[in-house]
Amino acid sequence: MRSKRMTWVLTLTATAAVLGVVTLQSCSGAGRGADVSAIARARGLTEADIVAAVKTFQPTGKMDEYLMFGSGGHSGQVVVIGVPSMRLLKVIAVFTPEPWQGFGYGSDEHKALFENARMAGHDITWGDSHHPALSETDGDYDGQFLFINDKANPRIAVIDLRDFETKQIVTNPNMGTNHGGTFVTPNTEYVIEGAQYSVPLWTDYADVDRYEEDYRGLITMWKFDRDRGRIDEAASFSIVLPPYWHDLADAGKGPSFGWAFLNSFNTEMATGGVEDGNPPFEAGASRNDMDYMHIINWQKAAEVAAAGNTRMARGRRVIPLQTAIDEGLLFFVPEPKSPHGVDVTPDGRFLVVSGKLDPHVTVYSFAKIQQAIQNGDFTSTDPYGVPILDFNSVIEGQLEVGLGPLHTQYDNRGNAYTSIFLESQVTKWSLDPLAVVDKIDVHYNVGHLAAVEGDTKSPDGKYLVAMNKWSLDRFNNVGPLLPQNFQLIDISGDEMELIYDMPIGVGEPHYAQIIKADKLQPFEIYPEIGFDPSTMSTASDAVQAGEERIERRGRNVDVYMTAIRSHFNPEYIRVREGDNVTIHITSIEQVRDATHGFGIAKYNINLSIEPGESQTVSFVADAPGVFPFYCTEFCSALHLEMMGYLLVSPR
Ligand code: RUQ
Ligand code: CUA
Repeated sequence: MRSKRMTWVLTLTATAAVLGVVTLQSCSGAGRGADVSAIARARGLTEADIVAAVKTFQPTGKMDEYLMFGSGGHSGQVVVIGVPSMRLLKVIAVFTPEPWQGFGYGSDEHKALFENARMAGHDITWGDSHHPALSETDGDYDGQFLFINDKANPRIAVIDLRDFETKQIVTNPNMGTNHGGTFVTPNTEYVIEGAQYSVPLWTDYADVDRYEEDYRGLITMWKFDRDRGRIDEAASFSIVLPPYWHDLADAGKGPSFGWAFLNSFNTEMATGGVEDGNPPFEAGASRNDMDYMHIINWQKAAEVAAAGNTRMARGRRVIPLQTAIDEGLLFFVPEPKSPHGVDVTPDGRFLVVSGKLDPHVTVYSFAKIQQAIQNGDFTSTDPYGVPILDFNSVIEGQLEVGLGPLHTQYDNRGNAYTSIFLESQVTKWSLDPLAVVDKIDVHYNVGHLAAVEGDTKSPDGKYLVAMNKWSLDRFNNVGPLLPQNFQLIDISGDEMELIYDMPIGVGEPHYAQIIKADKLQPFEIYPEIGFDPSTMSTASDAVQAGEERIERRGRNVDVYMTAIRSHFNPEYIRVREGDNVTIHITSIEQVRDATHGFGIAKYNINLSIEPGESQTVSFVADAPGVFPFYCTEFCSALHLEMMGYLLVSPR
């Protein structure tokens, strides 16, 4: 812990003065200010601890200035955290069913979503969410949508920030897994998804002895339709890449608008197989000193795709590798060994790459890259014919930042912050001149960093969160599976200050983005009674008060139900064994936070019905018997009475 200029006494006096004002206003008695030092002494707090507490504590009812959207790792979800208090506000269900939100527990709307998310003939009920991307307008977060990838099963999800709910999951049958997603272009024209481990493209099966011939990498540009709030699958396209493994990507902005950058590793095309006496993947894939950063002209690629210069692969449009080369859509530049992040600077002029096995960050100049492309200044081609630019002629410089650099974020004062995995540090460095400014220890093994608005064209420069993989001794022992540790760092001054540790016990987050909270305008309640969040419009089967009824047609039973404190109407659903039951349920509540649940015993059904919301649940009443249903949210004093019976008479 760094020493502060302020003395212990001064700090306490200042704190006491602040508290003194509060004490006077709240008339809760004199002398509380004096207690602060006693409390601090008793708890063993240092002056830095007190400053950190004052910087992060939010009194009740006070809102955070920023919201952080973090991936939930292999929980498949997204975590929403207030900054600087680091309070967990919500876990948004994305790829994994989640009963509190009624996500995937019976509603027809979610059944349709999960149906579209199936892969290889399987229901997929988990995801490995890595990199959230907030929608952007002119290179700045606009607070409208959030995208996130599922690395394990190459899929992309769309979350609408009007209600913080997942609206769409699209699958990518031409990838084995993904990793270079999600990254948006500056106006969210496209959502970028880069594959990770290559798999056969034009044939469904090829053994590894056909690796170089049949396996291929891929980058997909998902077209986003902002009006519909959906990815337009038909208007999306992919570009075929050599069978390297691909890593993170970023979209150019400002002068580099129209271009995308994608890291690669295993350009050795090692095929592993320790069991046959071959070097393992980890050795084979790190033999060379350099891999290739892929420089992709997505704007031109969109024209090539629009002109029909594509082939179909598993029902999707792809630009073949040779077409990409011939049309000048794809170039390579060497990048240091086993790169992880590629991060475009706020002004869009430079790209920062960190090679995990190289202690430097490498800063590439976009202008120099363009110049070299225009001059046809290529040193050679890769085995597939992709032109390679000369490393030394396109870099701006390199800076030694520490062992195992991974990811870089930016502030508003020309500084960059790079996570240093092996040394468990964050290095702050200036872009011009290239120089290390400060280092801080983090605990431990930091992966990504997220600075406030830190990957936009206008970072805010106030806070940085280090997303640490290991927490070791930072929290109470909760058994051999430990939480991760998000550490909040104040970056507003000359020196970085660590001010908060937040345990994350819900999965292994990777990346996060942090947006100014006032850019978000979520609904307080749904805008009308009978609103269907899956279409963001009035439900065709919405039920208004007074319209409650049960309709039978043969074996089909439709229940039109309303919910309001503290009853469902109707309260009895009488059906016969084997009937197809559809419950159309609308919350006719108009009071904020008056959420009702709808759980049916032993049928694995639970919905969350927020004020105004309409949902539909259909099931076969295949088990005869008497099944209570009840409201699963404690909505009122008579919440326990908010129930009814599903009576299934034997046939
Ligand atoms: S990646 S740190 Cu997706 Cu960097 Cu995990
Ligand atoms: Cu409605 Cu409890």
